Amino acid sequence: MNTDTIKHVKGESLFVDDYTLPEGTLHAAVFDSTVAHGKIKRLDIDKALDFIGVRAVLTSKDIPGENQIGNIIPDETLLAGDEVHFTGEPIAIIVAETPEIARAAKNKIEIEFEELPVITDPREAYEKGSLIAPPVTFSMGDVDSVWNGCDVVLEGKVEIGGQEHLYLETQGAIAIPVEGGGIKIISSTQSPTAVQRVAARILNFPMNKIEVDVLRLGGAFGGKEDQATAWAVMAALATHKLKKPVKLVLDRQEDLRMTGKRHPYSADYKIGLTSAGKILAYEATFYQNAGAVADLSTAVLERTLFHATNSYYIPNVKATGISCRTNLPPNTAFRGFGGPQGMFVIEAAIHKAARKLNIPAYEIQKKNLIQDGDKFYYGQQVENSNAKRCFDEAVTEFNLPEMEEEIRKFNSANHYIKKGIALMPVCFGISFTSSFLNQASALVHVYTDGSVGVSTAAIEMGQGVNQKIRTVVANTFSIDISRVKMETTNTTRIANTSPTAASSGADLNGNAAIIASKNILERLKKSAAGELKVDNPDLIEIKNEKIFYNGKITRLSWEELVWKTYFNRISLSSHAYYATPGIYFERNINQGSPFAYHVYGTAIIESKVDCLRGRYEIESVNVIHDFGESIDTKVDLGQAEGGIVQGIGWLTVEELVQNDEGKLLSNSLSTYKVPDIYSIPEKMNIRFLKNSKNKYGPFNSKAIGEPPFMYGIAAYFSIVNAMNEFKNNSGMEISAPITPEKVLLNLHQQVKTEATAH
Ligand code: LUZ
Ligand code: MOS
Repeated sequence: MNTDTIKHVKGESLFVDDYTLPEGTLHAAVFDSTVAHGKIKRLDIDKALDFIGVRAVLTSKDIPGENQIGNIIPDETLLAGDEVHFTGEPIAIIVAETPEIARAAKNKIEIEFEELPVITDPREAYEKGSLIAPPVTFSMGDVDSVWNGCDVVLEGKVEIGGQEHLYLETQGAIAIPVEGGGIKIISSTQSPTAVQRVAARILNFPMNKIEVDVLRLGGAFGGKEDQATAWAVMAALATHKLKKPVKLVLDRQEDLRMTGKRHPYSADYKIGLTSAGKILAYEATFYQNAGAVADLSTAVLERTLFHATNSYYIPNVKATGISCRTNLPPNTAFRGFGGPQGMFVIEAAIHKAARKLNIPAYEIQKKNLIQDGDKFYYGQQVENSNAKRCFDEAVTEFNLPEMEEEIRKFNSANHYIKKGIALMPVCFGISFTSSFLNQASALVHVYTDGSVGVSTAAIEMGQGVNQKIRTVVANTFSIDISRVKMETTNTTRIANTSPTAASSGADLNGNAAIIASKNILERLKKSAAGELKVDNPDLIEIKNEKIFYNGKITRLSWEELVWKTYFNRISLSSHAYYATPGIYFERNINQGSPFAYHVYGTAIIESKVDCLRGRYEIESVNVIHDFGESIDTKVDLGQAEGGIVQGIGWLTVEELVQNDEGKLLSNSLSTYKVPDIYSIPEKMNIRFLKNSKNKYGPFNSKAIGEPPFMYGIAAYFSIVNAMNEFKNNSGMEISAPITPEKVLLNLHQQVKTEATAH
């Protein structure tokens, strides 16, 4: 079970907003742009400065260092200079005695814009040459030479919506002045080093004058991989100016308005198959709606290209990604990191091909699953593929033929309510696709009473990474887990951290923690041999806190051994480093072996659609998932369930709406619907694939954070399949998400208002 569960239930877990504030803490609020694109003609802060209780109003002119927070591409300001590029773009920071005063004083700032043309659509941006970076193509074989030899060639266009992260804890940070002009930042970030690096750049400090500390996050989902930085740095800027602690926490509406989301995509595909359903060629072009600045968009787009054929081996592939600059808040990392969008498009192509060939989509899916001996089109050899095992086990364990028979019976007995079913195999690559990020370190201390403190780069954000690391440390020493405490993530204890992201937190940091623990364990064994006056430390073993020699129990206990080791002046601390071996990717040819391994699984999802009202229910979710050897089955199951529900939400009810002026209309929880406890599928059968080992994961485990998200894609197609039972050829081209409104309109209108044309 997650270390934090009991504390959460009791309300004892602390977040940024719960931090006991130092005396004299001031509060900051952000003044942001009301237009999506424009020149700032006049900015007058005087009346806001005069507001009682206001201590400062800071603009780009107050930045002592470089006004640049871009991570991959330097194209993003902390505070707008002469121009704004999206609604919600930060322009000024108001620092006041209370958050209420700071927010009230925002209205006293006077600003005039000269409005410029606004682009919200990625294809329009592409046509106008508004790109974040040049297009990128991944390819293998030669699609163009194959189309003529295919029995069926289909083309299509797919529209995919974005998604709001909706972490429970909004963005925020506290900056505290420390001796010597340095600043300590308490931040709700997945990437403490990004906060440290950017704060140093903005303030023109060396990085060693900034300390970032993270206790835990109330959710993140990628939304705090890059986009937690700005708020933390704003607080630091205010602290630097005023020499006072400053707290900056966005309220929900500010967070919804100012932060980026999952990238919407528009895509074209072409697929060629034999009449038996073997896919011979696949071509796709992805127009990514990046928003106004790069943020992580190019990396997200690259992962789309890595996952463009999902779980399938296709001998001829050409996937092109175009990151399009629009006037929306910068879209960013979100669970799956572009992978889900890539996979959705090939699934749309397969489902369309299945209708054309008049066979179930799963026949095509099954025929094309990737196997050992195949090669991914980006060059990596396929090893230990569990694609077929997961697929076949799902079909037999959940008895697909029987499920289909039940659905047939139901559908022939019911005219207005129809059921549908769809399968979704998933293959997701584990490792940051930017190879250099695949590194981590850990600092383990054994205290003289036998208790253990562990620091790593991992951020606990509800995903249970702390529980997993505690478990592997306790298992390495063979001591009770209650002796092991996870410390905060802090840049002075663990430097140069990679973000906790890419599902890799437990792998990278767990492996580092194991190495550190083993270093100490070796010393303890030597120490025990000395204490027991035996010659061979290799025959010393610690089992359940008891010390054995050559299989026989000795008089030493864990606590005694630790004390004696300290007394004999042997270090009980270790810092260790881990870097994933063997991975690389060459961007000049887009070939390499970027992933340590892949995670596989297959979902079967059933849904029921009320074809008079457009309402639907996801009835059952049935999954065989490859967890490797799970470190903590409850944590893993929780991640799988949460990911699936979030994936279903993305493609069903979560609909972001902007107007043509680039203003977010779904800007509150009354206008943006997320899955609630009542919309959780009635049946969630998630089973562990048996006999799966993984030498790259701690104790043979596999990463879990992102892969299950994409099972949600089956929910979309199960709804489409149910709609087709009511009215043939409906639903196929509905833009995602497939909201109840769209279902209703599509079933009952001649003109498909929301549908995309072919
Ligand atoms: N973040 C990142 C990620 O920086 N690189 C990645 O490859 C990635 N993949 C998934 C989620 N976050
Ligand atoms: Mo991420 S999408 O922060 O793993």
